[in-house]
Amino acid sequence: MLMQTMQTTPISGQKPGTSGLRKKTAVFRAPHFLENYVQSTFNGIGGVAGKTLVVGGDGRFFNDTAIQIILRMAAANGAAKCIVGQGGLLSTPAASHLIRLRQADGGLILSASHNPGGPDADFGLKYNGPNGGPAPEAVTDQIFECTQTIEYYRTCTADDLDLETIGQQSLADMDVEIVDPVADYAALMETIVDFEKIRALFAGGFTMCFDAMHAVTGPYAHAILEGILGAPKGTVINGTPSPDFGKGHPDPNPTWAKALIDKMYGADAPDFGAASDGDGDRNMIVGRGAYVTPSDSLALLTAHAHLAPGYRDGLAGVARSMPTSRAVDGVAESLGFGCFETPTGWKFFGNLLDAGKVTLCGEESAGTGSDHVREKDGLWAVLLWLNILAETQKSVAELMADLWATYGRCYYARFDYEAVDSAKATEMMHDLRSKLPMFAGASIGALEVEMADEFSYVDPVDRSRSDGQGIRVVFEGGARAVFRLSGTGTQGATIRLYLEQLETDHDRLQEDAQKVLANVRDAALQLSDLEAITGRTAPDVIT
Ligand code: VG1
Ligand code: CO
Repeated sequence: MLMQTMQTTPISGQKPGTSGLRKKTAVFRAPHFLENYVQSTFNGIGGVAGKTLVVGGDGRFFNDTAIQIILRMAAANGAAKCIVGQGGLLSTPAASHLIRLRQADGGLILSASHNPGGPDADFGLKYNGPNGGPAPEAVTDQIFECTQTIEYYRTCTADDLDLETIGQQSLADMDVEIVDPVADYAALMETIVDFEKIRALFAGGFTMCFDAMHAVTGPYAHAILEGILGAPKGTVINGTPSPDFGKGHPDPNPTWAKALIDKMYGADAPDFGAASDGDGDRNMIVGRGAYVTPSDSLALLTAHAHLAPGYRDGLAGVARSMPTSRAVDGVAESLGFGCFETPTGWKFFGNLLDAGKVTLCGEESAGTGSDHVREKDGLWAVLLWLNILAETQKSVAELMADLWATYGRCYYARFDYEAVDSAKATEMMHDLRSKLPMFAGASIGALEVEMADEFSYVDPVDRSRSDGQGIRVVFEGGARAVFRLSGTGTQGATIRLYLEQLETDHDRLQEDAQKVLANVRDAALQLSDLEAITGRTAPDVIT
């Protein structure tokens, strides 16, 4: 075997976004692109000599090839050990758990998450630190700096490793351990939720459909739901990971998981439906005829988490990303614990979780999680819901109606305008920013502005500051509009417009969300001039 030092030059566009680096697969496969980024990651974290890394991905096209490249580079950079999921598979939460369980120094997760996969679609790579969470901004900034000055990368000539056989192998002086991607994760879940109760629920005839969307949660859901918990075979659909996710878009929301929504609103709907995304960290929850917004799901889980063994002693606090609806705030207030508001992206929850300030976290984009790992966790959310359904013996619709009756209902929607010309999207945000001082007190259509600002965050633990995290306009009467540019897209810019309206009138808790949100939508479009500036008259996706 030959150790090689390969000359290279910086490649532009290697700045990590909301969740690692995401690009078109073809870009990742271009000469030196992956190698440059991997070496820059190693350099940016102070080298990997003597370190142990967890490596795995969501099984999308190029996952296996990229893992072999990473393993050769890790060996050439002197890593002591790599722990790899069998077949190159690890869901994001399972990877986070493995890093913590094995006290590894970090991990590389290969995924573009909810973005489609395949040679013409997307690929991604992110680095997680020793706490199992996505690298904080200080680290990703360091990595980015290294991508701009890189001169060489290290690799070696070695045959591909056998990723299919569980057990120990070696690559030069580096140990490689191939592990079952599901076993440790399943064992962790058993310490958090009451498996006996859920087993009894299924044994009593409770029916469920879990859509793995041809992505990484298939093996996890088969093993845990149909295996350990005894749900009937067929409960899990689209449960075999495929490199292009069955040509689908593995994003669990009413648009991309429409087949599941149709089933749940159809004549023989099961009691409970759920779906997860490409890398297994997102979840969609839907009851019979009752879609639950992710923001509402966070509020519901916060209100009932104590019913699960893992949270029996109550929660230390909760956190939500800024665009996530304020539904959870009321629950936290009434239960007497703190509610933190962070910028978008799971990396901002890490310090709060590490410091024991919060137990549950969530994002409007279908991410929910807790202090059991340092990533959002799709299947965990589904299991916690099942635990709550088993304990309360209520339906999803009943649980939601009770929650709204107590706290009011935050009607919510997110409009995504995709592949917008980047210059126009930036112009719109820029204009909005410059108009902010004029908004306070202004009447826009039927609404009056209470407060408008651009969100900045100072981390309560390490005092690090993150500016420019979205523009928010709060209206009198519980309405809010938030504008952000996405940090995970791979083509042009995606504008996200988040709309919210709190309703406390008991006679108006079962209205159509889009109707209730019409006023705040119109006001947001008027304030931002979005349609005139971007030329878009309708969002591409509403979730
Ligand atoms: C999106 C979501 C954000 C989420 C991120 C990663 O980011 O809005 O809430 O944390 O994706 O999720 P953005 O910058 O495009 O809005 V995942 O499941 O794609 O890793
Ligand atoms: Co994801």
